[in-house]
Amino acid sequence: MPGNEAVQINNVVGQQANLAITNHGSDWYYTVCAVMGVSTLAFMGLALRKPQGHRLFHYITAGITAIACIAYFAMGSNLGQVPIQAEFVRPRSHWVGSAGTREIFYARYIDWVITTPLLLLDLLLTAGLPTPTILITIFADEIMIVCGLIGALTRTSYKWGFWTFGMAAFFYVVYNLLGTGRSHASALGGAPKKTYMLCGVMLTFLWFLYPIAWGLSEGGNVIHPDSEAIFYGILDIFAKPVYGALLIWGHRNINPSQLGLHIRDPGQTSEKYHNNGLHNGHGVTGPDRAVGTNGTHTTGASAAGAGAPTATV
Ligand code: RET
Repeated sequence: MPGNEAVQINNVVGQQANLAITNHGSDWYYTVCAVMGVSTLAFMGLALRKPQGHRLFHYITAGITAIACIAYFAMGSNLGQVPIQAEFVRPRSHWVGSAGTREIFYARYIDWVITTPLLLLDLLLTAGLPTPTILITIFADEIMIVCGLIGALTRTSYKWGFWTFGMAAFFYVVYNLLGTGRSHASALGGAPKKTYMLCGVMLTFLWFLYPIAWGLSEGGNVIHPDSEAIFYGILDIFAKPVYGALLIWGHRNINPSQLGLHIRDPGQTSEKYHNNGLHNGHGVTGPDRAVGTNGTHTTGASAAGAGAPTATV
């Protein structure tokens, strides 16, 4: 029985880089594709056990792994890639030919430009952040990913200019996560705070490793595309299914209304979710409730009902 022949079948003349993934890289990409697919089914399955109004975080997380599943299918199939002349051509035995092009997977960035904002949304909604803060953080994240893509497609040392802009945008994201987000989560206290801290620390740590992986692969052409596959693959498994599972686990005791998310669900019948002791009973539970009019934090949950407008999703 022939094994995985994707690399050979999709090896189109003129579109194949001198340094590209081998069958091993392809096998690994397909493995991660399967992990993402199974995770998607698991998150959707878990959603079925909740009333519809309590499924937001399940759906966001399942959407993230579903997109990654498709991106990994593309990469395992040697698709969604383009050969780019490397800035530093490193002579090695496994290079085919001598032109010095490296296989760059732009499919990765299409995945990231959709999924990293969703990963941030998962976290920032948990902190009950005001919508404008969520939007600007996601905007900076989009700049970061697009800079990474353009840098990866650039042949000259100018690629590092894009990497630097990407890093600047990344620092702004981190500032919002560790500064603004953390203080809002702390004001909420309880399960939202715990979940935010755990997932926030995990996200920040993992995300710092991505620009390093980029520097070693698309940037500096230091590691083989098979090693790039392993590096990004392991990071993605932790950053998507593992992070998503922890986040959903953390949300088991969180009522979305606690976070200022008033989700209409007329079909909701379970008494458990109306009277689970989590709703503070003040009617207004917006994320800004713990923030005084001068922007300083007041006495946390006791400030509930301060009259801040809340979002209805
Ligand atoms: C790039 C290069 C430009 C500078 C920076 C980067 C950061 C990328 C990150 C990606 C995160 C991806 C995730 C994927 C999940 O599967 C674009 C590599 C800072 C942080 C979490």
